[in-house]
Amino acid sequence: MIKKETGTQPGCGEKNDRCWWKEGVVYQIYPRSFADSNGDGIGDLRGIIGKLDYLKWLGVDIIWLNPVYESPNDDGGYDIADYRAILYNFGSMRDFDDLLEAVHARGIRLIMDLVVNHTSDEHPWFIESRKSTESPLRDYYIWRKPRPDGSLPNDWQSFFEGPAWELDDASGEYYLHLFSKKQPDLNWENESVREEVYDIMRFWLDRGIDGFRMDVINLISKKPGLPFSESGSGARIRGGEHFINGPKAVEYLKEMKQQVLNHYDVMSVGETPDVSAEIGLRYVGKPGGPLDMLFQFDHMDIDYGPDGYWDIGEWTPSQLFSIFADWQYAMEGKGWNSLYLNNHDQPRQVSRFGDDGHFRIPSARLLAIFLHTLKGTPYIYQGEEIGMANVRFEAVGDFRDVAIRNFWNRAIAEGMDPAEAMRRIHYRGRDNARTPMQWNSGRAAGFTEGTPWIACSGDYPSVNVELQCDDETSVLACYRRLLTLRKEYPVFAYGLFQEITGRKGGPIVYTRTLDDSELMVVLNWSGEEIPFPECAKLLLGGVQDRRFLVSSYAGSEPDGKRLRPWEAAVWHFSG
Ligand code: TEU
Ligand code: CA
Repeated sequence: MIKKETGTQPGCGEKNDRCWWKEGVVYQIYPRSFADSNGDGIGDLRGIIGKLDYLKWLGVDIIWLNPVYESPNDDGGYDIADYRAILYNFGSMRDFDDLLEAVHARGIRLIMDLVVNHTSDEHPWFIESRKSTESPLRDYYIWRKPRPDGSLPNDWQSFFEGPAWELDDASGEYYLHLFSKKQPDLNWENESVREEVYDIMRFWLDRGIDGFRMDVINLISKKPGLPFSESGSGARIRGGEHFINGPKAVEYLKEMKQQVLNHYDVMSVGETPDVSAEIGLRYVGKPGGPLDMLFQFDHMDIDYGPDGYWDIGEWTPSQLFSIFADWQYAMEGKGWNSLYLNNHDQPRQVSRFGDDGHFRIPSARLLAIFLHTLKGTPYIYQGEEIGMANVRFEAVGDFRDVAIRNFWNRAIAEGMDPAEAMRRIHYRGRDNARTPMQWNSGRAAGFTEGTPWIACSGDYPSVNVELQCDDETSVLACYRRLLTLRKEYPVFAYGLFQEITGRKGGPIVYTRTLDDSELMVVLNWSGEEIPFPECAKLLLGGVQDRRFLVSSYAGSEPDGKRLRPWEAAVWHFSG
């Protein structure tokens, strides 16, 4: 079992105390694409078990598993048909128990995805609910009659294109689905729905898991009356002002905490699109905020164009840094940050925020150094640690994601040039993150003996774990170093963040301070050589006891005169 550290008791976050989920680093596994143990081309639980020694070697403390539940897989498992069963492609409940035991045996914790804003339309609740307007489970979902003129109940939009309403022919009523039409939204107003959710949570917590990542958890409360959108509301999606951070979202989560989470030593992280730091504190501000941390989206929306998600906009490193810095200050002493630059929904970070061409290695290392030297819990998405980059499938049929397919169909129907639509998919598409994990240079990147469910990215012969694990200059070595340092120096987890420069272009410099222990981080977030920043020289000159910790150019300390392209460096000062 897991060794209990001091301060590790339920609710340790309540008083802003130290605790395991603040000190740990999370590794996110997208099971379908991680490791296939039986050659059917689909990653599975036994495959994960086979890679745990790698994760231990890397220094990971917590694993987050994307959904592994029974699902028709319309949306990569985010459409759940049975919350208490493992999808046969991934294995069995026996395999799950073995995985959990093997994880714990290595002193690692495991959290699971809790997807309860919606179910699959193949979940028995929905099958029952749609039988008739009189069904005892009718009210588990959000059903509405058409308006008198026969039109949709309101103008809300789905995140995956088109209206958020689907007509059910049998009853002539519409059901709400904020995601695909195979993902009907649950009605959280109904107390029985909430009880069912809490039971599901207890089922997994009693099996021994260590917490949940809660999918779009700030969407669970819809404004009563389901009003039409307000023009110019600024919400990321039409109608969003009525269902994102809705009136009872925090209240429901407080109930969940009281009834379930408080009774276990576990962590919770809410996925919350469209939260400002101010709203975020309602969820994680202590005392009282019901969740431990959030995935906020400010930095993920940084390169949206005027037409939103599928439009490509401009961004700069100083804007990105400002967003992170603002969140650092907003959470200080009040709540806890989670830190991420990519995940299973986002393009690969080295392609989006770094340089996946000539400077792939230093830029991937710079991004790692940046994220792991901020205050909060860092999340590594599988493959990030070796600098995996975006893919460029040419045929639309090679993509698997429902969001990509729906976008393509709409764009082509609306007359967009197919080359432009494809450019946007290459930039933004979620399948960038979902190609097989690159283990070695063998066929299918060592992911499977069979045919992978989605093709491998073409760069795997040169970008893979096997090539990097004994190479001190690799991206992987940098991650391993950062995770080691984090365990050695508490200032990584708990030090106060203070920016020195970085909001106006040029170098980025910040410090982290905990008692007499201090980190100084210097970043050149560009492909150009620049002078070494004067403010950093001053700080370096003023200390006696300093140690150079890590850099984006393996093992070599900056020369104090210039910063090379994508050069990032961290020093520790003490005394
Ligand atoms: O994502 C929610 C969400 O906000 C995404 O749809 C996001 O808008 C998009 O991917 C681009 O950022 C969560 C899951 O992470 C995602 O995989 C699911 O498809 C979605 O919820 C529905 O469950
Ligand atoms: Ca398999």
